[in-house]
Amino acid sequence: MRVVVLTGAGISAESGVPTFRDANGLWEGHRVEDVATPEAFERDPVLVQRFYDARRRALASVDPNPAHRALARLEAELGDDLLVVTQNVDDLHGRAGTTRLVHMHGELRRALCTACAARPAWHDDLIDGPPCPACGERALRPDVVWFGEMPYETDRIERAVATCDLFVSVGTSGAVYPAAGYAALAAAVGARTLELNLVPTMGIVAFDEVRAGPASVVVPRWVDELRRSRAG
Ligand code: BJW
Repeated sequence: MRVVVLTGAGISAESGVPTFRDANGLWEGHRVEDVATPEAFERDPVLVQRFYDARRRALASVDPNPAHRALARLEAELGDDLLVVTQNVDDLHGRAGTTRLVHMHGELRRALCTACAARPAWHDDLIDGPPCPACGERALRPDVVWFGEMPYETDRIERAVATCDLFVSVGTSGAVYPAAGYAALAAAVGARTLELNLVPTMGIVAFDEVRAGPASVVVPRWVDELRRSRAG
C-alpha cells in the first residue's frame, strides 16, 4: 500500500512551533502573507531576515513530538511505499528519523544564495549578510518558498500523490496551494483520503474520513492501527 502523508504547521504545534493561521499565528503583529513574499523581502529585508533568524534560533529549543516519531515508525514499516511531504520549514520530521521526506516550502536550516543558487546548510543568523560559502557573494536569503515562488519537488510529489492508495493530511488548514490541491488529486485517482486535524477543515474536497484531535494523539493512534492491520 502506497501512502502519502502531507503535514502542516499543526503537526509541530505541540512541539512549541507556532502555526500560521491560528490565534497566536502572528509574528510581532505581521501576518505571514506580509513577511513571506519576495516583495516583502525587497521592501524590508531587515524585517524579513529578523523573522526567519528568530524562527531558526527557536528550533534549538524544540523537539519532535509523538506525531513526528509515529511517522518515522511508519517509514520503518512501509519503506519506499511512504512519502512524507511537509509544508513545514522546521526540521522536526528529520530529527524524528523520517528520511522519505520532501520539504516543499524549503528549510529554515538552509540558506539560498540569490547570486549562485547554492543551498548551503545554515544554522546561524543571516541578518548581517554573511558571504555565500560557494561563491563568496553576500547574497544569502532563507531557503524558504514564499508566495508566488515555486515550491520544491512538485513533480515528485504529484507523481507520488497520483499513484498512492492512501493520502493523509495532518495539521494543515488547506489554505495554500499547490499543497491544498493534493487531497483532490488523490481522490480523483481513487485513493482513500484521511484528515487528521485538531479542527476538521472544509477543503475543496471532502475527505473519506476525518479524525479530530491533537496530532500527538491521533497520528500515533492511526499509525499503530495501520501497523496492526498489516500484521494481522
Ligand atoms: C493542529 C494542531 C494540533 C493546530 N494537532 N492539528 C488564488 C487561488 C489559488 C491559489 C492562489 C491564489 N492566489 C495565489 C495563489 C497561489 C499561492 C496561494 O496558495 N495563495 C493562497 C493564499 C490562496 N501559492 C503560492 O504562491 C505557492 N506557489 C505556487 O503556487 O507556485 C505556482 C505553482 C503552480 C502549479 C504547481 C506548483 C506551483 C507558494 C506558497 C508558499 C507558502 N509559503 C508559506 C511560508 C513558508 C516559509 C515560512 O514558513 O515562513 O508556507 S505560507 C505558510 O502557509 C507556510 C505554510 O507551509 C503554509 C501552510 O500553512 P499550514 O501548514 O496549513 O498552517 P496553518 O496555520 O494555516 O494551519 C494549521 C493547521 O493545524 C490548522 O488547520 C489547525 O487546525 C491545525 N492544528 N494545532 C493537529 N495540535
